[in-house]
Amino acid sequence: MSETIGVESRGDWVEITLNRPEKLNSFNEEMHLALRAALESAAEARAVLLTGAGRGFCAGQDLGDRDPAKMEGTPDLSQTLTNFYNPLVRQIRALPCPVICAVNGVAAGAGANVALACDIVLAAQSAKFIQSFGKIGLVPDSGGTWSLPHLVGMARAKALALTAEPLPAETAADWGLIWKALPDDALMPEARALAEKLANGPTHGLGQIKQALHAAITNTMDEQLDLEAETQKRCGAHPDYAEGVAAFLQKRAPNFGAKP
Ligand code: LHQ
Repeated sequence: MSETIGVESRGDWVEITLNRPEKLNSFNEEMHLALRAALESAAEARAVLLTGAGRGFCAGQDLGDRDPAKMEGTPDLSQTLTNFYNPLVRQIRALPCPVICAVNGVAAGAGANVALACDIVLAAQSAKFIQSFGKIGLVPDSGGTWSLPHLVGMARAKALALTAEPLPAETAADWGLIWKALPDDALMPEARALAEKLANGPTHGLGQIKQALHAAITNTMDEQLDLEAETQKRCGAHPDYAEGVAAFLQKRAPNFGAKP
């Protein structure tokens, strides 16, 4: 296993750490492949927590690895997106359990947008989100051109992307870009407690919530009503529903042990 990714199994859930702190955890191909393998091996986990080692979360692409001066011929960056970033974002969104991102420090370029692809984003108050792409002649990738307008609206999306100004975590939370900004020393304890809580929940249903909300972004209300009926049919047939109702009626804590 590559040292660029740390994987800690914490019972039912998994903590994954981007681990190239000397380069602010920017992505090279080795780290991409190691993260892909870590997420694949988390397919049965009941929650995933993604964070970064050291003072940053992730500074996006390691620009030393995609330096046009050192590349043969005309750079084709679509290859990097098709082979690495797009599969990563799709993998995070498709995971059948909640993915929490604990943004421990600066999140720049693709690093910011990989964080935004996670289901719940917590950030340390000292963290900043930077759409660095505009500074180097690129467009926000890893879903950024989609996530930004959907999360914060077009006016803020355009200003963030065009100016590449750092957005402090607290403003990101105020704007609805992320869920919460926390005091730095509270970030990991709260993120781990959240992962533990979600891992003890009805994982099948939580995965269905995630997928239904994804679908809502492009569906009409009518389509979404149909999707809710189909989804609720699946959820109702799952043992977690029977356990949730039994626990409620018997006034006890539920024990959601079933596989997602
Ligand atoms: C880095 C990086 C980095 C290499 C910090 N690369 N070393 C997709 C398709 C294909 C190609 C292109 O990209 C993409 C997607 C993208 O992500 S494009 C956007 C790429 N990212 C950036 O443009 C951000 C570049 N980094 C920065 O602007 C700053 O480092 C930030 C604002 C993130 C942090 O600033 P500081 O806190 O002042 O830290 P620093 O700049 O001193 O960085 C610390 C070290 O990390 C330093 O190394 P050194 O050996 O000098 O100590 C940096 O060179 C290295 N580093 N980001 N992306």
